[in-house]
Amino acid sequence: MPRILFLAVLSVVLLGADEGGCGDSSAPPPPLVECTPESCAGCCQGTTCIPGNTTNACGNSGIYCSACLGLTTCDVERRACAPDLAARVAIQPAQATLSTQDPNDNLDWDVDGSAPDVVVELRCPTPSGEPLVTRTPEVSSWTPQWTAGECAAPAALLLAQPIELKVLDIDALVDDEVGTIKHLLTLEELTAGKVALSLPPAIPSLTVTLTRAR
Ligand SMILES: [Ca+2]
Ligand SMILES: [Ca+2]
Repeated sequence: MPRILFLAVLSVVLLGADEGGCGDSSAPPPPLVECTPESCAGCCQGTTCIPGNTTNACGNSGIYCSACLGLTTCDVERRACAPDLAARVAIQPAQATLSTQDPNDNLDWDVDGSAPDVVVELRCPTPSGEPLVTRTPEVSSWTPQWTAGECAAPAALLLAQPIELKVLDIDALVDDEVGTIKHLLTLEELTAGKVALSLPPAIPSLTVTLTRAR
């Protein structure tokens, strides 16, 4: 037993001594393969440099590749995500907030005091010049939401000609016009896929979503 213990202690001492000199004799590590702004004109997928000119992997100057989402696509010359001007855009009123009463007469939207019955009538530009008119379903609420009634138009046309949104409270005889908003889309809104509108005091907010038309 004492002999085994002695050998154990000796081996620890020797190993400890060996550890100190280890680095001197071993070969230098192979250089790391890296993707950097200096080494890559496209974008980096992990440590691999790829061209960076596709919708799924877009980027330049050795940044991390990103996917171009929504209405954006990879601009192959700049190798950067940018609004896809060739896309057909579906314009969908998503939600609105209406004032509690009609600000024109400070009376309830409907005589029985119930919620307004809200419809958005959309006018979208078309290449022929005659606007395309669509309507959302009727939703009885001061904060209506919709998932139908979209209209679609080419992105390039939407940057040149405004859309028009007429908000109505449907009534038995004559509908109340809550308000009408004309809006020319911006590149930023196309990129974001969303437009935040308002027409106070009757319409504190009206949100419209922009998606790729199917
Ligand atoms: Ca009414
Ligand atoms: Ca009504």
